[in-house]
Amino acid sequence: MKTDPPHILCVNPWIHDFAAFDFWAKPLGLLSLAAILRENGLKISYLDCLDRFHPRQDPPAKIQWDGRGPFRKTPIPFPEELQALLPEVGQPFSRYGIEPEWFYQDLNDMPRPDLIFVTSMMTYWATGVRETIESVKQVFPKVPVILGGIYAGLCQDHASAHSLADRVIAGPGESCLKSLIKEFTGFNLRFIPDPDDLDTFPFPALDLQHHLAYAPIMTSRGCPFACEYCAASFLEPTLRRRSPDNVFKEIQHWHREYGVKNFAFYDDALLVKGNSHAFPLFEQLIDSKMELNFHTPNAVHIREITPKAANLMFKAGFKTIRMGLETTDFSQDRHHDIKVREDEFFRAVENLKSAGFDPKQLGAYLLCGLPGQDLEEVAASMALVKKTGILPVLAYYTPIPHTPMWEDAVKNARFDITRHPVFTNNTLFPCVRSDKDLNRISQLKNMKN
Ligand code: B12
Repeated sequence: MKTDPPHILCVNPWIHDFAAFDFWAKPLGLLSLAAILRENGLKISYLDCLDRFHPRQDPPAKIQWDGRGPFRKTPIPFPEELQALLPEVGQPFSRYGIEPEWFYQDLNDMPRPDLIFVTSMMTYWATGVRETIESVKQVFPKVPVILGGIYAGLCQDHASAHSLADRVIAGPGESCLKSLIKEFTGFNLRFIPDPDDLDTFPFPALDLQHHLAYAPIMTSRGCPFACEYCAASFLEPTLRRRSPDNVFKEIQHWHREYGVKNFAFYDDALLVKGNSHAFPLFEQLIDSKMELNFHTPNAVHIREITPKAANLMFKAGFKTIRMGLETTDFSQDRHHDIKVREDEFFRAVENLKSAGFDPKQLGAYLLCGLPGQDLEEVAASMALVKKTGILPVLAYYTPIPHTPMWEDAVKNARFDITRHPVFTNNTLFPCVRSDKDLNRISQLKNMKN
């Protein structure tokens, strides 16, 4: 007797935060897994709690020219038991994303799934994940829920204890997909892509969304660097790349089939080994004359911005360039990694300007709020970046478990950040100790670019 293939519901959870905005944020990992399951003939449903284009959104969501836009926002109380641990959190807290009523309605309107996949992003959005799973379980109390993603990978114990998921998976999902589906549904997946060959992966199932205002693109997994504050190399220990041709075909697909014009690169090291990787892709994009817009919200490496890279990026249609500068304290004794020298930064900016970029399209990320950081260093960095005419963009430090800087952050924090991931939220500036420094940060934040 032939049985129907299982029905998997994939869910992108709500965000609970002090502030949030759709800066090209899509659950690429979950949609990549959904694509593999779909390729195996499984029935896939997708509910996105962050959907800016939910059919019940009235008036329709605003879309910026580059695809970005605000999430729907509902004020909610800061979780009571956490407020008791940290009374100083007095700031307004919100749920970002669709109305819970819409979510319940969508759940009630669908046939009962056999298994539910929930993803997660920032560790400090843990309470949003819990609220999502709680809601899903109210409608489908007997359906197992599996949680994966960044929070699940970085805080597996916390997620196992508090998320309400039946199983918490750390790390890339592709490697355990077959056994999970077998265990929970009895179904045998025939096709699993080769983890060492990213070209064997189907394109992520971005088409499950109501509307594609932009598409995230990842040309590689992993990062060749191991910066002290960053979890990338813990999350994806090996660097693997897609072929330029495979990436080109994906961009062409979203553009031709869905009219997508804006693409955000999610790579940790887009320009590294550019001659064999990014440059042939940019050349293909230029030749195609598709006239697309590209953005690098996750920053590119300054050392890699040679005249050739800058020219190709300009001609290919890059519109928003963010560079990972981190600091302009280029002294040897500073306490975190040095990836770039002062002259290299100036040269990169010059290369981009000479290629044709308007300085307004260019920004340099500066880390702010690191353990023990002298905030005058941040102020000096901002001044130096402004001198080049480009935007200094402050990136507020969030302590991340499993990073080399975590222990330092725990020791330096004003309060105990190990009690709950929400306490690592960068809005709280956990590693900034004195009122004087907190005030200085507010000043720096308000110094308009
Ligand atoms: C792309 C990216 C972004 C994008 C947006 C991404 C998004 N979806 O929202 C942009 C550039 C906007 C961004 C912004 C920021 N980011 Co960011 N970002 C990343 C990055 C580079 C990749 C994430 C990604 O999409 N990976 C690709 C997919 C394929 O992988 P994945 O989602 O992990 O999914 C896989 C597995 O997790 C698993 N999986 C996922 N879901 C599920 C579900 C199930 C059921 C299963 C079984 C498995 C599973 O399988 C998937 C496939 O292998 C990561 C670093 C990294 N290398 O992971 C940092 C990272 C997530 N960001 C980080 C940070 C700090 C930030 C910022 C706060 C930076 C700042 N200080 O300003 C901002 C704030 C974002 C915000 N508030 O909206 C931190 C997270 C910190 C934390 N505490 O959690 C990371 C880890 C980098 C770091 N510094 O260590 N980011």
